[in-house]
Amino acid sequence: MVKKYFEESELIINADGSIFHLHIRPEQLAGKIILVGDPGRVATVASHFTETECETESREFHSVTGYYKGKRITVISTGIGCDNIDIVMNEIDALANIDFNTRQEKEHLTQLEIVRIGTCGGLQPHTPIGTYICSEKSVGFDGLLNFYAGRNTVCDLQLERALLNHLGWSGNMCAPAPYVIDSDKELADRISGDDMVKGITVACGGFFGPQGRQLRLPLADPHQNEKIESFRYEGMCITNFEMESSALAGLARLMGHKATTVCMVIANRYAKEANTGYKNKIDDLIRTVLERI
Ligand code: R1P
Ligand code: URA
Repeated sequence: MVKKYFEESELIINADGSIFHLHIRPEQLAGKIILVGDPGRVATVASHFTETECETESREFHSVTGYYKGKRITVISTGIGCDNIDIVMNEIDALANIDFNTRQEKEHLTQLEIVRIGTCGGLQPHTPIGTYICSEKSVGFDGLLNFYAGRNTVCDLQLERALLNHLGWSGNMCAPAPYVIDSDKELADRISGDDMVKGITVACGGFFGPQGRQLRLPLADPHQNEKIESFRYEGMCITNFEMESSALAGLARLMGHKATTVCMVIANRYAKEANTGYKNKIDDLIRTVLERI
């Protein structure tokens, strides 16, 4: 079979041989990858490395490849939102699975192991500030996966329908429709161990309106969060809001990688509490993930 050639406009490679946005060269990417939203969190993760191999910085994408207890790991910041996850996932997949010399898919594909470490808003009484939540499933309110063929082959269509019925949304509300995606089960079980809450995470296309936060602008559905908090499906409930896990889980499934998201709760929407002094505590979560990845 003739292999597809990825044109210069589709796979953009910089003059130094690195991928367009991340500025990483293929040999600089490890098989185990930690994604964080905040570029400042990259240094916190890398501070645990015993050896640093390389470091790059471009826009919000800061990356370091190094070693933790003999494991080669790349940590990359994604900035905020599923749109950036589209860039990061496509570029790391290209680094791993496209030959940059021939611009064709490699003969042998590499499965990456990707864990996102983030912060989130807790939605239940059992997810107070400081809780670590591992996303077993992610609901995408962002629409990104709907642009890829095969979306229906990797989504939990029954849960999608049950959630839409529960929310009573139609028309412009949350268009295009939400998608529901499982994390990789083996990876989520290993990373969460028996000391994290497991749940369904909703990834939103914004921090305010899409997460039901009302400042000066009224919301299209003022009861959104009550409905999300009361939703139950086969013994599961929606535990938290953040802004990247759905695109990560969805693109990983379509590309054949293993991925999950773990977040620390910094605001509990149910109890109406927030804590901005979380930076030290997230280091404990980082150490746990470095041990388990
Ligand atoms: C919003 O404040 C940001 O925090 C969360 C959300 O997903 C969003 O990116 O994650 P990070 O702390 O990883 O950025
Ligand atoms: N990140 C989010 O996306 N939402 C929150 O409430 C807290 C962190």
